[in-house]
Amino acid sequence: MARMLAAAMDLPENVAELLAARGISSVEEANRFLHPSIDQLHEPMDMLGMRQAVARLECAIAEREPMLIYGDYDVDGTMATVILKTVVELLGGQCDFHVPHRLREGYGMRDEVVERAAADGVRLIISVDTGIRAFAEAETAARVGVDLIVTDHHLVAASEGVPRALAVLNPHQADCQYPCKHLSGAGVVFKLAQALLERAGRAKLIPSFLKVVAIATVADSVPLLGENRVIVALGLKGLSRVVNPGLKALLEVCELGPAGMKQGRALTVTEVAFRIAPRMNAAGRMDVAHDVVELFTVKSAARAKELAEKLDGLNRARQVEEQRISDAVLRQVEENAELRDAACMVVEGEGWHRGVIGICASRVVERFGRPAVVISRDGEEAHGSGRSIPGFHLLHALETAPELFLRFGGHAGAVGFAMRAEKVDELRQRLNEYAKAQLGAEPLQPVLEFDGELTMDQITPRFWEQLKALQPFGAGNPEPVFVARGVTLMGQPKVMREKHLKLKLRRYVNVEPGALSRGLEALGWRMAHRLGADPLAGGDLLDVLFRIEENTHQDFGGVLQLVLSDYRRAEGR
Ligand SMILES: [Mn+2]
Repeated sequence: MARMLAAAMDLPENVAELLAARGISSVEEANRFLHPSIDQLHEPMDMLGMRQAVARLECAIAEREPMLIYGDYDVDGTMATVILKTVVELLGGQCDFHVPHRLREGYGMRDEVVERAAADGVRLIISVDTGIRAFAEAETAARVGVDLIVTDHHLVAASEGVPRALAVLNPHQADCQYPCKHLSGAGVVFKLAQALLERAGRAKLIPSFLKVVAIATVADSVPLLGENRVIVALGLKGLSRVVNPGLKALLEVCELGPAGMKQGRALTVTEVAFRIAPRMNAAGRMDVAHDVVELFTVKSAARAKELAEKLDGLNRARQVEEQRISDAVLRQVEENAELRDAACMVVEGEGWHRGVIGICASRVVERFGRPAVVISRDGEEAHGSGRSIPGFHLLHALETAPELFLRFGGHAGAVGFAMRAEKVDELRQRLNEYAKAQLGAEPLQPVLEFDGELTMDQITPRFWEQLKALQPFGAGNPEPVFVARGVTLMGQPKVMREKHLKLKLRRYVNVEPGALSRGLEALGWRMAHRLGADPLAGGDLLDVLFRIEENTHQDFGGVLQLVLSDYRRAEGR
């Protein structure tokens, strides 16, 4: 298959192999994959419930009925809210929105919000990114005379069915024929927006919504395949020319605005996931998700700037907190031999911010290759967040001690829970015993996977161009990881900011006519500590595991560099 694609499409074989590994089995499919375009969007009317939803909304817009959008506080939920509010207003309707308070209300719809809306004269509520399990709230809506349209993308429990509503839009419904099952919440709302705009003769406006759908799609980590790939590919391009004052201001504080960027460069998934989304999520964590919706719908550039700076400040506070806790967590592990040898590492502290302990647990997993749980004590209660390694089902581990928790949930790779603080020691002991039995006493060797092997000299600008056509990378379409063996280290390794490693690896490549490049830089984020155990020197031979990246720095951007996932001394040399 790969060979056929390589020949038919004039691609290097290792790029064609990547396509085949993503399930692409014909030239036509490969062309669609490599050239996402707006005409690849599916027909919105194919979604179950769309006709009824559109008809009811058109009526509400024409009558200028007051309606309420019931959203969620994360990026997906706020962007879904923004899309629907914008479209309704564009078409001449009016609507208000409600985004729940994360700590006070929690996730999901609530009766009192429905009742209050009814009392205020609302006759139509549209839930976005939420509502698929709002059975009681749907009954409440019916009782108080409010029509409910549910739009959601969370899984439908087959045994429970869906709430009784005027229409339910969710491609996961068993009898929904819609081809793309893994849209984000904002993606589902975008289909509704697409239908409304097409029918109103305003189809020209549809592409302008792709930017916010793309942000939500990336932030919600849904697979970037099928329609999501089209949305994200086109949306990222659109982010290089933004007119919305809120989005403009937000890009500016992320240093992704026109001032800090090479002209017209499309944003990357990484930039959205690690620079834009955290600022928007910081709002949800600090309970000002309302501000995100306002930011994206405000007309005044001055107010937009103010809101974007507020989000940026909240995010900075979050980062400082994350660094502080992360340092404390790693210090605890390093100073405590018992903890260091534990099969599952349980670390705790007083009053650590609950919004960041999950990320700190990931740091422990990354460093020590073992499942980790980080717990924040707060008086008599304790909240924890855990992350695991492949082959260890962390939720199953918690399920062996359900009596220790007030609440818990999650999946194989990540869990969250609340418990009484006095039970933390028992949890540590039980998790450790369970993990020891499951994983064995031997220290774990993490398994690293890669997509293909390259020699350093194959890493050329032309290869990169061909590889880049597989972007945007993300969930469902992971960034390819390659291995190169027996690579020569040039000169001493450099340490950056005491944490990171920078290696120069030998490569002879003509980067442009007449310009021979003798070395390629490889960055090892948070790998500097490894030099302590095994100092490297120029001339050493290494096996390296890496992904390829283009340096996007404004001044010396465009240069290829490697980002290391791992390295070791070359075997048998
Ligand atoms: Mn969502």
